[in-house]
Amino acid sequence: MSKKLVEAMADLDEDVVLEEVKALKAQATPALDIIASLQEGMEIVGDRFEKKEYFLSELIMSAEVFNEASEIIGGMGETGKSKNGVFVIGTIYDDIHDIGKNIVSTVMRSSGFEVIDLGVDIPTDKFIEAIKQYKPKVVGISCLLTTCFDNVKECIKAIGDAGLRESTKILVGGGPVNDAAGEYMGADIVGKNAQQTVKYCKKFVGVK
Ligand code: B12
Repeated sequence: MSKKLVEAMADLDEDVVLEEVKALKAQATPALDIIASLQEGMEIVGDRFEKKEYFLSELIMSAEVFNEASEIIGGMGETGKSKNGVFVIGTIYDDIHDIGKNIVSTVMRSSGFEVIDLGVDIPTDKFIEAIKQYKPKVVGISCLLTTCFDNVKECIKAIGDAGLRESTKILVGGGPVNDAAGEYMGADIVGKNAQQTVKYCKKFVGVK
């Protein structure tokens, strides 16, 4: 973890963030380690927002800085062949956060999964349609807002009511989603980050 990068991200010091990301990349620091520092900085941004030290403009700025940093980081590994099957992912309806979802999509793709990214603010029927069409072994639902936990719960229940739960494992993730929230939503498991998501999905599909 780069303390300098965490602090610069938290302080929204764009120049330092970009410089440090370039420096870490030049030292061959793994992309996901750089992302982990940026993510920790984003947690602090969120805390400051909650304490009203930051406002919506700072949240927007944080997303811009994060995206610029991601562009410098570039690819997150070789794009493997899609040998591990289909992974459908989307951000639940009423939620437009997509930075974490996009990281999970990229890392899953580079780990040999065919990723169908439905986007953000996705209604239940779109998830169901996608499961019927692509027959994924694993579905990922991203949720960054506690006010949307019930939406995820409703969506997972509807997937079950449609008779699609037996063949599909459901992973949930996003900043505030802990194990208790995952259980409340009816998910199979909670993915804390992209690496964990890959590990769980490989286990679900039976590959090492
Ligand atoms: C950037 C940001 C925004 C940006 C989002 C831009 C974008 N394109 O995504 C903007 C400005 C749009 C925004 C808006 C809002 N936000 Co906001 N936002 C954030 C912030 C600071 C960072 C989120 C982020 O990108 N983190 C970095 C990524 C890499 O981390 P991540 O998303 O957690 O993803 C990782 C893991 O969780 C996991 N993961 C993620 N998704 C998935 C999915 C699956 C399937 C799996 C397995 C794993 C997984 O893997 C990822 C990689 O490691 C968070 C603070 C926080 N602590 O998260 C608040 C935060 C989520 N936002 C918050 C709020 C309140 C809002 C607004 C309601 C503000 C407002 N008043 O309008 C709106 C809501 C808009 C909406 N309807 O969705 C609150 C939510 C509080 C709560 N209790 O629900 C937070 C927690 C801030 C806070 N502490 O108050 N936000």
